[in-house]
Amino acid sequence: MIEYQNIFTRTQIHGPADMGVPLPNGGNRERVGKPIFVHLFGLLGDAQVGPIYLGWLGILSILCGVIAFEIIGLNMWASVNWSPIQFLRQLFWLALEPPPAKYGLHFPPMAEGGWWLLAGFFLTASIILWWVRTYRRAIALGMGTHVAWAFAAAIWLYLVLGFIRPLLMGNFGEAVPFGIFPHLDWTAAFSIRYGNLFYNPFHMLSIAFLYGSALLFAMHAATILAVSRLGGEREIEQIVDRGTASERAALFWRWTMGFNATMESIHRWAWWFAVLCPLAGGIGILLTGTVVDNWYLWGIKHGFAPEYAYDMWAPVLDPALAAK
Ligand code: 07D
Ligand code: 07D
Repeated sequence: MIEYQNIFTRTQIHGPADMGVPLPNGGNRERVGKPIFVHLFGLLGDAQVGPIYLGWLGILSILCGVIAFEIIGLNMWASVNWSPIQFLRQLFWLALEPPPAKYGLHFPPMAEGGWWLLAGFFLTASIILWWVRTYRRAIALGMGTHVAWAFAAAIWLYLVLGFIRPLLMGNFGEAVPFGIFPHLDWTAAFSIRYGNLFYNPFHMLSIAFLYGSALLFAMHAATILAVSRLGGEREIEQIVDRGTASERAALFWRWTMGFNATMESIHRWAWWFAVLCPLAGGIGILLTGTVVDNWYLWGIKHGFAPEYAYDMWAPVLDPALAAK
């Protein structure tokens, strides 16, 4: 018999459109758009699209996001003399760079980082407006604000990288450029400039939470999919019942590991792992160049990085020849 495994399969049940719960009037607007059903979306999630809540925060956020995107795009395009072909060809390598170090925290000429500051301002406004939207929509639905606070953790790292740390260093030139590969170059250069980020304990913590998030996500998703043939995704009503999908899911882990999360606690594990990744990361970046100048030397000082006997003037041996 072919088992119902449910990795790719998804049952789509069609009913009339769900218009959602009525909202109290104070500060709330009508949701807009006639709902449509898309089979393809139904394979990934819910097939119903809309109605959407179109508030001022959302509209302003998208507007600011579009302005930032345009400033970045047009500056990149200008950097290839407005050639459409070169723009497309070099897109991933193009950048809008922050001001050079000589301007410190002063407003630079537009072509020397002024546009970068302006784009950063609009991108930040866009992200913060969207944050308020997630907060306010959660309150309107009578939910907790967990999504907003998790998002805030990511915003923390973003602000540390592009604003708070440059402020502390007295220099916007410390911030990240806009651009696909240029922001990777920045990341590599940052690590080298400050003596190898691997020796930064908060980078280590951030990585542990990043990997941990992936592991927990895989464990949780696999467990729930494995019991979905018993209705396991309908978690809550099953928690206290025996013989249910929930109980089997828990028993699987108690049998294999001796310990199991609960239907509620697994989500707290996931939330904290995800949140602590950028939270710890942000602390690590904030300390870099402000408190610690060279993480490798810091590691030696604290006895966990190896100290190599190093003679700068010794001739370099070709390891390929040495092996012979
Ligand atoms: C899958 C959710 C969807 C989100 C996506 C990202 C943009 C950028 C570009 C206007 C998981 C949308 C992208 C809106 C448009 C312009 C110029 C989230 C999912 C699909 N990075 N980074 C990427 C950002 C930093 C690093 C990819 C943003 C730090 C490395 C994408 C920020 C450092 C690698 C991207 C940011 C760093 C990437 C895929 C902000 C240290 C990769 C992201 C606002 C943390 C990977 C070519 C992804 C890649 C990658 C976006 C910051 C390092 C372009 C928006 C400065 C080493 N980063 N990044 O899937 O392929 O996220 O790069 O802080 O290898 Mg990055
Ligand atoms: C960037 C939060 C901001 C994002 C926001 C989203 C939009 C998009 C889109 C509508 C990701 C805004 C969204 C605008 C709208 C649509 C579609 C979160 C972000 C607000 N590292 N490293 C990390 C590893 C090395 C370096 C973290 C691994 C080298 C620097 C993570 C390795 C050097 C920084 C991590 C490795 C180096 C980091 C990021 C291995 C390079 C950071 C966590 C195996 C040579 C960042 C403390 C995160 C950090 C960071 C992983 C290696 C440099 C855990 C696995 C040694 C400079 N690294 N790294 O959540 O916090 O990012 O460090 O080699 O700044 Mg690293």
